[in-house]
Amino acid sequence: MGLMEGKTALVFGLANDKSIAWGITQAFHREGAKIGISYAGEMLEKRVRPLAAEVGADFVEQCDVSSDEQIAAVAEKAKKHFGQVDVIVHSIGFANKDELQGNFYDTSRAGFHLAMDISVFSFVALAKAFQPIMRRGGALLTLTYYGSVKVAPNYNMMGVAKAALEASTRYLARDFGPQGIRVNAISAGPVRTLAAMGVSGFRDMHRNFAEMAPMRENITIEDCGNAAVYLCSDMSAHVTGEIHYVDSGFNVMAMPEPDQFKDKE
Ligand code: NAD
Ligand code: 0WE
Repeated sequence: MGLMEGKTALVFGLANDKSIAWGITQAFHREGAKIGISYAGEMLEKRVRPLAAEVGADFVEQCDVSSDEQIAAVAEKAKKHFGQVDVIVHSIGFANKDELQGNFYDTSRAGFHLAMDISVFSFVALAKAFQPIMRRGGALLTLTYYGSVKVAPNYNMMGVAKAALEASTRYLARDFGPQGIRVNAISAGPVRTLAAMGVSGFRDMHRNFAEMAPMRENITIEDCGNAAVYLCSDMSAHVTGEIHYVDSGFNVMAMPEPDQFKDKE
């Protein structure tokens, strides 16, 4: 029997078959969950519909999370379609391209607001919108990155947004605890997704990461999917407010291996 049998999961942030959201959706499907999908805009629909069909999802709804109306609408539709839901996955992040290079202090007021709105507030807003239809024993999950804790050159505004997202995860854990709903985040190592490939210098970063990580390997969307099954199923009952690293151990290293310094000489 699957670990998510009898659970309904709604996944936000599916763009294509490279998305972390797709790794999570496939793992949930494998474990017997009923799936609903939400995507950002019309441009993605032709990519997302066939993926939804692969996992037998008949709830496929557009939702731009910068709109309160669209969030309210998708929650209303989910209530009509499913009645109650068990799991919400938030796999969404966005900053203007100019905020992801150069000095952090060059971040504009509007750019700061946009990144915080799409990458952080949307998780809080989804939590609130779905709270009335979430079942006891359910879970909320978001995706973060280590640039929230330590400085990752050029991650800049997104690092600050991820720090706020991780703090939001802890505050939401407190809010939802009494309802028996857990709130956690996966902090993933670099993955070659649509969002990541839009970042200059990502290829080199992706390679250097694998060289520095204890396991000497990059991570996959399947790794994220399996960790998400743990965090959103009863396997992690009483685990809440956690930032769970899926990063080949990268975050435990204080510096590269000595031989990696020598290479540069
Ligand atoms: P992706 O491009 O596949 O997913 C990002 C998603 O955000 C897309 O589906 C996009 O449509 C959605 N989105 C952006 N603006 C939106 C809006 N206004 N409304 C609704 N949806 C919107 O890339 P990904 O790497 O799978 O990103 C998913 C999450 O994982 C992000 O939070 C990202 O920060 C995080 N993450 C990514 C990596 C990585 O290296 N790829 C590492 C750690 C964490
Ligand atoms: O969270 C992310 C990327 C998020 C992202 C990517 C883009 C590219 C296109 C947010 N907004 C945009 N806006 C765009 O216009 N990651 C964890 C991947 C990532 O991005 C980096 C990284 C890593 C890792 C940027 C700089 C340095 C490292």
